[in-house]
Amino acid sequence: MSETPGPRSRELFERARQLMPGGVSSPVRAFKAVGGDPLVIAYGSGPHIFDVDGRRYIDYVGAYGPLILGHAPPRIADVVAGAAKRGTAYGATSELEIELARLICEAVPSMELVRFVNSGTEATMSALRLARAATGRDAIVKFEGGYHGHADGLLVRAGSGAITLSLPDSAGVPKAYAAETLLAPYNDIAAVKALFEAEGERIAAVILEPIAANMGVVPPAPGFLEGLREVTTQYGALLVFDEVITGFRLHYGAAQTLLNVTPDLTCLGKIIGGGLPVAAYGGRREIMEQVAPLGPVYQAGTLSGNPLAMAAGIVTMEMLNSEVVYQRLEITSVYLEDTLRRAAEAAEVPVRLNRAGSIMTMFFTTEDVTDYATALKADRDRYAAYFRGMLSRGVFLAPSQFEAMFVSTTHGDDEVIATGEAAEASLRDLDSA
Ligand code: HOZ
Repeated sequence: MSETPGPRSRELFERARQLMPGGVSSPVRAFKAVGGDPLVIAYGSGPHIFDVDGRRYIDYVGAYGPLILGHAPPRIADVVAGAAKRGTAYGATSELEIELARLICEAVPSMELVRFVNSGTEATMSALRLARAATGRDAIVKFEGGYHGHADGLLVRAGSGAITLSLPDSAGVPKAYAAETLLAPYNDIAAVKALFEAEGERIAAVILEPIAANMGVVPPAPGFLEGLREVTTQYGALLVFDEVITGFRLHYGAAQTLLNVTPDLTCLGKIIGGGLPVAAYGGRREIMEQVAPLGPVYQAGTLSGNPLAMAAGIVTMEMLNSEVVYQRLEITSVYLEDTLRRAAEAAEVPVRLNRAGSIMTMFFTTEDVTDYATALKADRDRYAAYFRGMLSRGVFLAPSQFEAMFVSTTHGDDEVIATGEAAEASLRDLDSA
């Protein structure tokens, strides 16, 4: 077993720590929950990332979702380089932007109009401002363990890095904002109905990931999304799907089409930018027409729709627009799921594996994981030890029990087999540790 990280990573990370809080630009990248120091990455290629010590890892972080085509697909690299030569920002509409908007609206029929932004946080924050304006109400409902970016009102019992670092209710959020966020357990339609019965006239919107992926992967229970559609319609509230992770992840379009539930507003991000900073929100025309300059809801951005990112997004859409791509991803993902299950059985370590298409989470628990409370029962110390075992065997997982593994089109049998071997050895080590 090689010691991770290597000397160059350690030296650079020490420098990072002097210059940036925790040495990172996003807290999910810290290794605080799993121990040790993060790797410093030199480059990525296909299913692999390479650290500055020249070590290669099979990558299941996938930049937390965008890299469905793996690292540095040559077509994307070429198109971004070409676009850069024509200017990196115009402060005006470009043909590229119009084309990406067309592709998105065509693939996600509930998005009749779309507004580009730069991050998932901007998308959800703006969609909720719009929902509040459209309904004239202030409260929103989110689910415990749901993570929709780091806007103030959304950092209430939040998932992702917030649970990982035990900061689900961030400091610095005014109490008055947090009070407008009502909470329900994910997959509990009765709890949502009770909230509406009590405060329905105050609720502007319900926001959720139709397949939760920020408390680990947690699929919706049968009838849950349909129930949300019904209750929001009954009370005149909007249903907002955060498909920042699930958009174009399970098929060419949003998960809502596969799940057969149509939200009023949808937030996209990650994949639609092909690894560059792009996100978007959109929905029914009459709602989106309330966004400035057509309507009174202000939202803006200097680099929104910038040509490099739009070019990367268009090529990504073109490369994904084929059933074969998703069939292949499904085959690899099923194989990986099965391989990990067998590894856990062989090592006699009880786990629960939740998978939706090419995202999955192995929870160290004996109970089914269906919501935040059951996700929190997972043994984080075991995950941390497993994470370290995997890293030392050349497999890069998220440094948190509460994130997904992301499979890309560049992962194949060789990567799955190597991951299975590393998993079995790492799991066996848990009991001997
Ligand atoms: N949704 C991502 C993690 N679950 C965000 C990545 C980040 O916060 O850096």
